[in-house]
Amino acid sequence: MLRFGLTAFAISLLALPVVSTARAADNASAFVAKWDTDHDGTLDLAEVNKAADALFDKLDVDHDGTLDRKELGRRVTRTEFKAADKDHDGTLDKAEFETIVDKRFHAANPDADTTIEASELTTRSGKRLLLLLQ
Ligand SMILES: [Ca+2]
Ligand SMILES: [Ca+2]
Ligand SMILES: [Ca+2]
Repeated sequence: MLRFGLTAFAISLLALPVVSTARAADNASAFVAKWDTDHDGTLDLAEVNKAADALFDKLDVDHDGTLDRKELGRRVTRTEFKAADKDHDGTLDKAEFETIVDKRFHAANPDADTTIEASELTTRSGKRLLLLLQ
């Protein structure tokens, strides 16, 4: 009985990362399917910017055309925010926000073609890009 319990425990430990990887892959595929407007199976920067635009509008709850740190939550680090806030007014307008999107897009696209595949969205950098867009 003890042995069975330990085996089941070991199996559950082994299964954990597999499940979360599968979820990340599902999430990535669903995201690509949603925003891949030219249906080539990948996301280019224009498509990613559309997703970023939609999120920007959703997060901008006071509709002042900018996002402050509170509206962005944990999507953007303090350093990224500072670097992107070119006019130093403590908020990001769409153009400023897109500079972060642009950086994360290129970080998540290590083969430096112009598109991101679902599999690239499951890497560490890919997940950071997704975090910014969802
Ligand atoms: Ca596409
Ligand atoms: Ca706002
Ligand atoms: Ca600003």
